[in-house]
Amino acid sequence: MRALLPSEPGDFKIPNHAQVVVVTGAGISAESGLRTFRDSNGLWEEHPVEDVATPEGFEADPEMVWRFYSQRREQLRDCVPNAGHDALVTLEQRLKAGDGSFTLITQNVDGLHQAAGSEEVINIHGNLCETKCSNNACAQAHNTEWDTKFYFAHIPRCGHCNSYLRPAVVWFGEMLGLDEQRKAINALRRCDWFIAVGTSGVVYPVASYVQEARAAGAQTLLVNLEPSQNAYAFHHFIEGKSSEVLPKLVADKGSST
Ligand code: BJW
Repeated sequence: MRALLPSEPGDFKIPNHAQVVVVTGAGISAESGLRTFRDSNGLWEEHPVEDVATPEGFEADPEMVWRFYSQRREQLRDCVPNAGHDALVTLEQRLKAGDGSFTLITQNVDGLHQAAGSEEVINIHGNLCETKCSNNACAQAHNTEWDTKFYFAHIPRCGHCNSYLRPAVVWFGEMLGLDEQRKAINALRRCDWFIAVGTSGVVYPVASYVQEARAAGAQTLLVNLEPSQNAYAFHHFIEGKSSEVLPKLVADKGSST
């Protein structure tokens, strides 16, 4: 496996006409006070992943799963975007003002990119503050009345088919949204810069997006505290906190060709 030499954010100049795809993970929200999944003190330290992030876990103990997501909904109320989120807004605006394009594919379900002002966002793993029916065959897929509420005692039921309602996130073994996947692949196939930020690179299909981007001929950059599991697939690695690296990386470094 090829060892990646760390680069500096100042080494890169993203031109205003670039076609950029950014993929983000839990690391970008860490400095807003949200726990990541796999780091020490991560979300799954007290809750094994198979108990809270699979349809089987929900079927076995829906009360426990709702408690887990209700706590996260509560914690999210106090969080605001950080300088990493803001930097991606700056990049999007700069590219849109030039001839470039920008697509942000986020694995995060916290909505902080939208809160910061990002516009072209694909929520590839769903949304923590949306609620849907757990019965895939139910016509009443979404019930906005239940969004953002907390359920520590009783579990809400679908008004249409009476099945339990569940958080509208993508669990292991479930298909990602078709519309979201189609938009992501379209953007990846035409990108010339691909930047992954704050993700461990272990969860598929998103972990393979770097290869899609490389097949399109893109320059690929990883911004993370440490080399991710799929770091070998990237051209460049910038080691550091996203809130410090991204503002320097996206700064307009003069006229572009
Ligand atoms: C910082 C930082 C700072 C910290 N600055 N950095 C191919 C091969 C093998 C398996 C599969 C495969 N294709 C599909 C699978 C199965 C499975 C999978 O990937 N399994 C692997 C784990 C082995 N994938 C699926 O099931 C997906 N569905 C699917 O593919 O359907 C078709 C299919 C199904 C079954 C078989 C085959 C095909 C669905 C995946 C859904 C993932 N859902 C979750 C939960 C969402 C709800 C919730 O929030 O609770 O999404 S899992 C969890 O992991 C969450 C995250 O979005 C995702 C990624 O985590 P992320 O963001 O990378 O966080 P961490 O904690 O892992 O990493 C944080 C990083 O940040 C660290 O590296 C830190 O160092 C860094 N960091 N502070 C910069 N300040």
